[in-house]
Amino acid sequence: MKKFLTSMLVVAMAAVLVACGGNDAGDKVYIIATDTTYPPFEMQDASGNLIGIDIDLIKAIAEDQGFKIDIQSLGFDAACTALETGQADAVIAGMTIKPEREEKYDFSDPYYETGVSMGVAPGSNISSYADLAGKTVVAKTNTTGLAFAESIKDQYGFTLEVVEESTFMFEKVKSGEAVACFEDTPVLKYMIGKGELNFEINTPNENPAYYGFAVMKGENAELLEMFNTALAKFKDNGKYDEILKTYE
Ligand code: ASN
Repeated sequence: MKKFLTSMLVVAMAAVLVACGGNDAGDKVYIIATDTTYPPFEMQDASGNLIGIDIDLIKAIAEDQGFKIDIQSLGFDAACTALETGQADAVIAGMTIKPEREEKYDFSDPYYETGVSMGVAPGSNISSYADLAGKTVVAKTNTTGLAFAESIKDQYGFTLEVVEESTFMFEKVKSGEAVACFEDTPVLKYMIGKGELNFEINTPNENPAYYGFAVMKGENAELLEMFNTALAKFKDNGKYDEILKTYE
């Protein structure tokens, strides 16, 4: 009886090993963290489905390279925290590639041109950074827009408020709680163009840079490789342009 039980145990353990091995080999699901509402990169359609350039791109790349993904719409700062704590494998969130981030993360090849702009309400009398003196300005946690606002804050003497979501930032400008926000130029331009935001941009595009897909430094190299391979292929075969066209 003892022998029988021992062999049953061996069989059970072998089954567990096979199951785990199988999981590692082909069924790994990469958790991809993203922002909440960040048009045209991530947003929801009328039925609540997550859509946008980042979403379409990562889905097409996963399909092309044959890997599975679970996209989690967390908010930008939360997405970075998920990546850093191992709760996500990668971030795609209209995320600017910049030296400070390259110390912590490995980025894919660039996939979209960006920069930072100041958004103001129409007729606000704010047409330069100098007009911000003594006023309240809003930006979003952990973003490039916030970093730019911080870099000019003392020079122009404004108060900087920080919120978690771009939507909250826009609400503050609409309500007059803040006179301006600093956000990525493609996001502001897209939303203004679509009539989703009644804002003006009166100042130049600052800190031109590119978006990239990020993994933790030294980790998930195979995922980054697959991303870059498919991105290059899509830039060649028209798939990349097709995705961009969807959101023009
Ligand atoms: N564009 C922001 C950044 O790169 C990220 C975001 O707000 N989704 O900092």
